[in-house]
Amino acid sequence: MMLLMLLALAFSGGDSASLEVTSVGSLDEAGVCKCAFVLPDNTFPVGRMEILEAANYNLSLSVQQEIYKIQSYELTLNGYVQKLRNLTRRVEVMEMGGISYTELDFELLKMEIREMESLVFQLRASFNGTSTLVEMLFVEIKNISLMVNQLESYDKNNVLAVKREIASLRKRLEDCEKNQVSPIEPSTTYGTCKHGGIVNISKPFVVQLNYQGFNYKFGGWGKDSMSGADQDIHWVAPLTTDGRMMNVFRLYPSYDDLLLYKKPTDKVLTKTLPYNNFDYTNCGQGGGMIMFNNSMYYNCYNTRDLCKFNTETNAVERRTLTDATFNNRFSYASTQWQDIDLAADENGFWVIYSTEQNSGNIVISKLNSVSLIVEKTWTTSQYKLGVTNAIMVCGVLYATRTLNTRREEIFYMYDTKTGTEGRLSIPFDKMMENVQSLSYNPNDHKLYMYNDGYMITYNLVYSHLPNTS
Ligand SMILES: *[C@@H]1O[C@H](CO)[C@@H](O)[C@H](O)[C@H]1NC(C)=O
Ligand SMILES: *[C@@H]1O[C@H](CO)[C@@H](O)[C@H](O)[C@H]1NC(C)=O
Ligand SMILES: *[C@@H]1O[C@H](CO)[C@@H](O)[C@H](O)[C@H]1NC(C)=O
Ligand SMILES: *[C@@H]1O[C@H](CO)[C@@H](O)[C@H](O)[C@H]1NC(C)=O
Ligand SMILES: *[C@@H]1O[C@H](CO)[C@@H](O)[C@H](O)[C@H]1NC(C)=O
Ligand SMILES: *[C@@H]1O[C@H](CO)[C@@H](O)[C@H](O)[C@H]1NC(C)=O
Ligand SMILES: [Ca+2]
Repeated sequence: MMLLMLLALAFSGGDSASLEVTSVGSLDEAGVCKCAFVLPDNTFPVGRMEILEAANYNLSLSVQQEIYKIQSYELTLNGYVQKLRNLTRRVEVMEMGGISYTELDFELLKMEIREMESLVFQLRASFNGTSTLVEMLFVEIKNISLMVNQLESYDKNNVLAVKREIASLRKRLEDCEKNQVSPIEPSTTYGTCKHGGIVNISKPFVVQLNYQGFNYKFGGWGKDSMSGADQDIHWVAPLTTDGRMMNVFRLYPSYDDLLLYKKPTDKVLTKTLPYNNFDYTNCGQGGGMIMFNNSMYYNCYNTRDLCKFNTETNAVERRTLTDATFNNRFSYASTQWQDIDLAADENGFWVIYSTEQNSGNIVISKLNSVSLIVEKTWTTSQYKLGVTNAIMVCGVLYATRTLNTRREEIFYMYDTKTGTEGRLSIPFDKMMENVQSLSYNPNDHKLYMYNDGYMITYNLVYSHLPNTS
């Protein structure tokens, strides 16, 4: 094409000029007339034509070469794109949490990303920044590398710790999984009580280690447990390492942020006074806290009061829970300072505690969640210190006890609707030895356990009501 244009140009140059043919005549010795014609260069530039032809040949050769190059680039590029997709998917899965979060292998991932990075660098250099595809690839690689680095640096210690710990936990989980069939859960609408109570509990699901690390073995966590409440926000409340005081708790705007320890909001309950003094009046005590209707409810530090911290206004309200024992008088079997345990279910807001009058046995009160006034109280015959923790589900108290370091059991229930109590046996696995807190959320029918610093969930399996089965 280029050649033709050049030729056309060459000829058009001769068109306008007179087509002069220079002829030179001469006689040789024999008297023969010899004529020589010299064609003017601009009429048919043979010499230049030859050069052009050669150049064309050279050009098409190099074009051919370039085409081969591009084809091979395309091949490698497609390979990279596939690899990148793979990597992106894996990083995404890691970001989303889920089981893959326990399969963190940052080193491998980072190695692969480094390799990809250097390959794309080479590619980019050879294309000299003119291919948008390569540029995209380059940006994506940078992005993924950044993401992994962030992921790792969010809490390096925690991540590494989780890695180490998870390995042994997973082993346990695998043991548990052996010979187990997944149960068929009755389809119960969330928030309703159209079932006949708890019959089974799923295997534990380890969500993560609390953000303070594993020295913080005491605390609680979950979502807003009011029926119909916003379920995006997750709260985590590690207590001080002695298991007594909640001086701060943390909110994450979503499950993903929780998993990545991202976008936390810390709610500080300690007031700083002049001269390095602190006021702990509004702090909490023990792991019995629960979030309900955007407020955190807890046993106020060093008192029998109930505190309500509004997470929107940071205002604290309090009211004395009459006759409740506190300061480790009757906590739970495997955790201290939890004399007062708050709970929520489909029917509302509850407090589980004990009194001297009831000889340390569990007392249940239904509370008005706005005023914190006790509406009704039930006394049970179950000694509170004989119980690991307790929850309310559809107005029924369920209490657990320890079977061994790996198994826990719901062994006791008290139905506030009928005022009757009963024994039952619903064993379930736990990851670590001590249950520091256990709560129920009516919005997802899950249990939220704080298990020696690990945050665990369980699904509940309900029985069908006799008339619906
Ligand atoms: C074509 O390539 C040959 C060998 O590479 C070179 O010697 C020659 O000068 C080139 N011709 C043109 C017109 O570029
Ligand atoms: C993507 O990953 C899967 C497994 O994670 C693997 O089987 C597959 O070969 C990978 N594909 C590429 C292009 O690396
Ligand atoms: C890349 O482009 C720059 C200018 O944009 C130029 O100076 C350089 O020589 C080019 N490199 C290659 C290998 O083509
Ligand atoms: C990097 O990845 C994030 C998350 O996938 C995405 O939102 C963002 O747009 C990406 N940035 C670039 C420059 O590709
Ligand atoms: C209870 O759940 C566990 C864990 O999913 C399962 O292995 C077991 O078979 C279930 N038990 C009953 C009685 O359904
Ligand atoms: C939830 O909070 C709102 C606003 O503070 C209040 O009006 C409402 O009564 C509360 N509901 C419950 C059940 O506590
Ligand atoms: Ca509880």
